[in-house]
Amino acid sequence: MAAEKPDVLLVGHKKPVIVGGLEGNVTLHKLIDAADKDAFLKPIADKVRAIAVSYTSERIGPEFMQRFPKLEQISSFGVGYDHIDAKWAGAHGIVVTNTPDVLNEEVADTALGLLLCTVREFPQADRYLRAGKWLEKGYPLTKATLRDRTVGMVGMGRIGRAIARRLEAFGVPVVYHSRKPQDGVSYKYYPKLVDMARDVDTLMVIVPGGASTQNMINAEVLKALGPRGILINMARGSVVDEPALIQALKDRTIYSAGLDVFAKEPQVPKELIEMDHVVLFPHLGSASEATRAAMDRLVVDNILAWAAGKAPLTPVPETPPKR
Ligand code: NAP
Ligand code: 8YV
Repeated sequence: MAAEKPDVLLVGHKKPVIVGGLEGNVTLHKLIDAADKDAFLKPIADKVRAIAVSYTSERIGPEFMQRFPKLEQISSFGVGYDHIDAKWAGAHGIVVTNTPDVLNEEVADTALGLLLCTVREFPQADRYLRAGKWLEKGYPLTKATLRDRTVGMVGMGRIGRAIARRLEAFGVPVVYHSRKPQDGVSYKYYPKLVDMARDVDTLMVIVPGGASTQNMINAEVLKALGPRGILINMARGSVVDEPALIQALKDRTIYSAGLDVFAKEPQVPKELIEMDHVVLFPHLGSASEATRAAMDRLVVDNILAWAAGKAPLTPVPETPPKR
């Protein structure tokens, strides 16, 4: 007799790679289809043994996880997993997996794009041309250039290293801050973020979100970065004290900012939208079809490995697998 297919709950949009990869291999319950979520979950809660999460905007906390007494694994889309209480999951024997590495190069490309756009004002120049202003006179020379800058990386993990490699190829000096020196990294290390901010003129933020990084880019750090300072945030909106950043941009404590992420995205503060000396991306880091498909595929492969009784492919450090 064929083994029974395990019950898996899909939280989030029905992305074709995820649904196509899971259906047929597991019994898939799609929460998004439910008009009444509580009524939908009640009869299946005792059967669900794994959850697939298709977007990082879906919050998965203890209250949700404890509805499923047989829950063994949560396979989440995205390398960042600050939307999941992984500590609680680990303490309750639930393995959480994410989608690292398959997006490193794409996100690093976006980071360099955002840095160049911010330093050399490319989006502003594009708006200038479309408004017909070039017919009157050329776009003003930019005050900022990458040629005299040093980038302080806040975070030097998988994606941080891919960004640093690109900066090296651009001839830009790199230093970094993280909680401890990173293995195999020879760039100058700063144990204190504020000291690094004082020594550089450009910060590139690529750390995880969550409690340990909440508002780490605060008024003190922005003041240390100074009036030539450019902040690029590729990490999470929660890492930057957004009101402090808006104030620092308004009073020119720093020069400019390039932001891919926001505290309450997709809501972006009106003050930022109205500023011409910032560049704002709608969380584009990994947003190509190919990279998103690779991330979706890894969500599927983590579930299929679990369903086959194998070790998860990419468990997060808070939830070491037992089998
Ligand atoms: P990773 O390999 O885990 O690297 C994280 C780096 O941050 C490490 O160097 C780590 O070093 C450092 N770090 C962690 N906590 C810190 C803290 N409290 N203070 C200072 N440094 C800290 O992660 P990754 O794969 O590079 O991804 C990084 C993050 O980028 C993700 O978690 C996600 O939030 C964000 N991301 C954004 C996009 C986008 O579309 N914008 C796309 C992908 C990822 P230590 O642990 O030694 O401190
Ligand atoms: C996601 C990301 O695509 O992987 C991450 O942590 O931030 C992005 O790659 C984004 O969160 C959209 O959901």
